[in-house]
Amino acid sequence: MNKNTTPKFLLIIIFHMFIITSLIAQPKPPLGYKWEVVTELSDEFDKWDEKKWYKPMWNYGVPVQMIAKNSGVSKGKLWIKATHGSDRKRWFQTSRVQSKEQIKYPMYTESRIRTAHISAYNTFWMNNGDASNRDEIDIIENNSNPSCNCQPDFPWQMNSQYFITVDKNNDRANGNFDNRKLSPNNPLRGKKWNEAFHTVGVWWIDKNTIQFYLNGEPTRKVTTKRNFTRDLNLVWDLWTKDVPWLGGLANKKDLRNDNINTMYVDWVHTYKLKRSKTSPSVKLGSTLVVEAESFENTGGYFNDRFTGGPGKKVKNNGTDINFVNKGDWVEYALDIPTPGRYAIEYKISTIIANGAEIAFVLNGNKITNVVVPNNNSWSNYKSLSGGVVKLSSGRHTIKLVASGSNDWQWNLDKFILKRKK
Ligand SMILES: [Ca+2]
Ligand SMILES: [Ca+2]
Ligand SMILES: [Ca+2]
Repeated sequence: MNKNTTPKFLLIIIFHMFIITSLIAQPKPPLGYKWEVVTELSDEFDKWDEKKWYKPMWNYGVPVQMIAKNSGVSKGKLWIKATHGSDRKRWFQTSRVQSKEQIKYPMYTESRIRTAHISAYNTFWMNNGDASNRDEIDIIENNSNPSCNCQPDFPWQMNSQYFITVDKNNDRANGNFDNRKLSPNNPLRGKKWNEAFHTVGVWWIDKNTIQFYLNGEPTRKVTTKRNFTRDLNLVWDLWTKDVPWLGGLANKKDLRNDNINTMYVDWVHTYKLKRSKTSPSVKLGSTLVVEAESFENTGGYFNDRFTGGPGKKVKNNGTDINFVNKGDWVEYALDIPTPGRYAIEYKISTIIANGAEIAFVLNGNKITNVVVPNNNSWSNYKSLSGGVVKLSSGRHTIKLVASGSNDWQWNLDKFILKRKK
């Protein structure tokens, strides 16, 4: 390689690393699941895709007037522009873009947005289109330039909230967050909404739980009182109103300034949760055999690197797990075909005389904890009863924890779940 090609080559590598990072920005899915892109609700906005998006014309209160020509796609961005119209009452001409498809929990969506720098709500939200009976998740309603002198934090405040409305009666709460509270190494910490593109998102976890995200970090988690029940559209719009909670009315002269009157959306990425593989297991009639080494996750706090171990976790030894220290754990996702009471049996081995134990944890609840007896070997696997667990049918997370007090615990070949008659 000569001097001219080296930097370019490096730049290409760095560029690709950046792309990969931005593609895997969604949060870690629950064990046994993965995120799958919802094409109908995802777009890089390289062109206007009429199969995905349309422009609903319903208005907010005065002075807002929705018009189709104030939004579009160009130069890789969706844009929504506010201009000054001639109508005396509805002089704030703007636009709205909405998805044709709808979606419901569990899902994750995120969008990269820079606000117009006028006193208006720059929004990215979800709604089913009936104001009187609706589920609504406002990922952002951001105003980077409030006119009212009453919202000093708005240039950094992520305004997020939900509504569950029944016959005009609201259940609602906000999940606001100040971007100056992002972690210190986040390059977008403290950047105003109009100064940079920010990635805002929501993980709609279940019928009562939403978790908002900003620039790759979780912000506020909100629990609803009523249940979410509806499928929702994605929406972006830009609107003003002469009220303090929005930050005050837009200045008319700002609407004639093309440098500040437009919000930009670089992209939107939306995902559904899809079941991934379960930990490999063998079904023998009413018996389920799970190889210890088929774990999906491991962790711990004891650093065993000084002995050649893998660090703060167990080692997958190919046919078993070893380097198991106190506090180390392994997790498995299992589909239980038939509900019932199951006997737990470990194929386990240890040379530790005192302080080797194993705990069985089901979906976060400890079920049993047993002492592992010394058999003077790390690899002469013996049967050990782990008690009985009651299992409903369907997917479960099973966590085995090295729960004894000794630094070194045991090695495990497999565990067996046998349904009791
Ligand atoms: Ca784009
Ligand atoms: Ca270890
Ligand atoms: Ca094994």
